[in-house]
Amino acid sequence: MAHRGRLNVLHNVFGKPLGAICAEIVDDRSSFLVGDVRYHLGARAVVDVDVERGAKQVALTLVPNPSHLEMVNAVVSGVVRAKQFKRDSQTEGASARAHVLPLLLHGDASFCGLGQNGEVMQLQDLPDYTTGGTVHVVVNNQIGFTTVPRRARSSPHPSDVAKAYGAPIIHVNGDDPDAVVSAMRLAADYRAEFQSDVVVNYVCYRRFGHNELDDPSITLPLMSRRIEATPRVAENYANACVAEGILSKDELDDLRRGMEKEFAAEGATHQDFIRTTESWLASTRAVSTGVSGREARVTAAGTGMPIDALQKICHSITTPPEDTDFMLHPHVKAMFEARRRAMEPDVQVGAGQIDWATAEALAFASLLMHPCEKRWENHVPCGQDCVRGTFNQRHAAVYCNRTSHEHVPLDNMNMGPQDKFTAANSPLSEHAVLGFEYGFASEMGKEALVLWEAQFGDFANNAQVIIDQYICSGEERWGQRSDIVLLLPHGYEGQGPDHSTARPEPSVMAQANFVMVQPSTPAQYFHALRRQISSPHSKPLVVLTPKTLLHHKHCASKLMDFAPKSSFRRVIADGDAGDDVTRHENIPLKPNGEIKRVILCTGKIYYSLARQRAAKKIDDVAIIRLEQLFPFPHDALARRLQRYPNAHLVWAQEEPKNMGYWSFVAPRIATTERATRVRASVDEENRRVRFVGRPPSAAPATGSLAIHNAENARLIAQALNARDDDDAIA
Ligand SMILES: Cc1ncc(C[n+]2csc(CCOP(=O)(O)OP(=O)(O)O)c2C)c(N)n1
Repeated sequence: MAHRGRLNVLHNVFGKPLGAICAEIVDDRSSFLVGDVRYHLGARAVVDVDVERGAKQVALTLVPNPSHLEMVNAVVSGVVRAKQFKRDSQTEGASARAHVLPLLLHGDASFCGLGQNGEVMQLQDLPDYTTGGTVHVVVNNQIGFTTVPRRARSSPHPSDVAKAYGAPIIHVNGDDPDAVVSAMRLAADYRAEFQSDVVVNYVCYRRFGHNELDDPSITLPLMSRRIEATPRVAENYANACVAEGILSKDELDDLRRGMEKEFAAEGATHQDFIRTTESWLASTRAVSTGVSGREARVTAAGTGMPIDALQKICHSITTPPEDTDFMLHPHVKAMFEARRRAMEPDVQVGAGQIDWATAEALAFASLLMHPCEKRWENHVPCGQDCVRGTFNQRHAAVYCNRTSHEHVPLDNMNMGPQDKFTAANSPLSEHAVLGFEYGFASEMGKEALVLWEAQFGDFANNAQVIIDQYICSGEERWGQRSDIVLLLPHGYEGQGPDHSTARPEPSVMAQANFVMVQPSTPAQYFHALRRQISSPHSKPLVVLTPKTLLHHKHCASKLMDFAPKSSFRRVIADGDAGDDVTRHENIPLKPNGEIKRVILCTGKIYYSLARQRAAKKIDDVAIIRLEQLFPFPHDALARRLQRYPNAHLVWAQEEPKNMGYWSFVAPRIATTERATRVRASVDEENRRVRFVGRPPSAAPATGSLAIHNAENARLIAQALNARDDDDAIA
């Protein structure tokens, strides 16, 4: 809900004591440091409601929200869908639509002004996103801060935007409380009957300023005077009750005095309320174990699997349904056959052929096959076109080439009990869909692995508010934890300014409350996904995923990389376990003490560097890949740097110097290097990490493939060869 009226709702609907609200307003007694202002807080309550056929208990959740108006709407939809899902996982929540109702309270200026409402209303009837309809109440006080309706919208009513989605709109006079109750009943009945959105346009006015400091008469002198002369709604209603003999004048006065007394008494008790972390926790989940420190270390417990189990899984998920004449598309058939071949032991003697999509499917399958007591769903929703995969890689559903019949291999493994797997193409929205998935994930907790995939990484910035206000800071603000996984395709491949970067810089710069990885091999991706579920901590995971590497023959792993005791490696250097590419490129390097240069990098650039190093037979340059960016793996990097005491350090990236990771990693590499310097004789200047990459630029990448290729060739050569003149290529 919006800010206005929130304290009223917290007290009168949720029963939050006035003393507690006063304590938050006085704000001098808090036992912990972070949080949020009082009118953003969520709440939970179970209230008794009188209904015609007797009393009923209703569980209420007020979802916390940031100042960004309307941003919570999608999150609420996700939370509600998860609550419905939990009530009945067999029907994926369908049977529970009538039992869990989303109710959104909007301001008039926000409802018509912010496009999020259109995005969220678009979800109402989509099979993978529906919650059976939302009741929207537009608290239409006919002003937005100082802006009047004529300047705020192009339609007569703020609720008119809902017309595009076929929602009925009930207009009601806020001066008539009985009419408002009738309108709300009608809305609830409509939603229950038709399971779709309905809007109440509650027409009223704002007596005071926008906030404590605002004087509305500065911009609206006439309207302010008319409002001042208008009796209050409560006054009118009380007088009508007396006139109709429902209350006597004395009873009314008693009621008033009683309320004033209660306010005074509650106000005086505010000192008894001390804010604690627990009282702040508005998440609907129980407090999970885990840490909330910034440098929380995510350890790599073994996430490998028995080889024979993986082989069986792969066989199962690449085999069409047996008892039908399901005919795979020739392209998919060839792909599935290649996946099966890649799992055969004799193939594995050489380089390894398990590609990214196979590794991902194995990770999903392995999680589905070991249903923990309460994990109901493994959900791969969203990401526009994520079912097939933007890059024609995933094929989470296959379609019979004769009948178009859909088959979801991971949901039909026929290997014993398994969890539910859902892969869902989302509508073309980033904001609403990511908000929905965040809400869904935070409600489901460890009981589901919820992934959202951006079509290209940079489109995620359409959902930047959800990333900043919820995924990064939701835990610190409201104790709202989430294990959501963001898959952000990233990499410079000559596709222009908008298909190159997932813009990791805002995320890494935030040094936020999530884990961020850029796995360079399929097996690393497999372990990162499995670690996310097995980790005792609840932290979002951001994975920068590849594009061309999805089909790159060297970006492949061996069966043994998935075996028991294998795990996610935060850092990989030449010759380390998990160093698949050196196996492919097969170049003998000089002993560590004779290595003259260490190139540090992350992601796809590694493949270009390794290929060129082999082609040029350079044997005194070592490469270290940072597979995890945040939390920064100081310890693992230190161990690798110690191996090369005589080398100078280079950070190589494809991104321009003002983008990518440079300004994030440079001080951290320097800290690590200083802490691990083994000999005083090491030349400090020589160990200062130097930058190789594209020069600073306003746009992330060039639109010309020819320029891109030339830039790439130069930066790879410079990373491998440059000496003291290293810097951005000019
Ligand atoms: C996305 C966003 N933009 C701007 C603001 C600043 N802001 C806070 S309240 C408000 C006016 C909102 O008007 P309305 O939606 O009619 O609700 P009201 O305050 O009248 O209840 C504005 C502009 C904000 N909080 N969020």
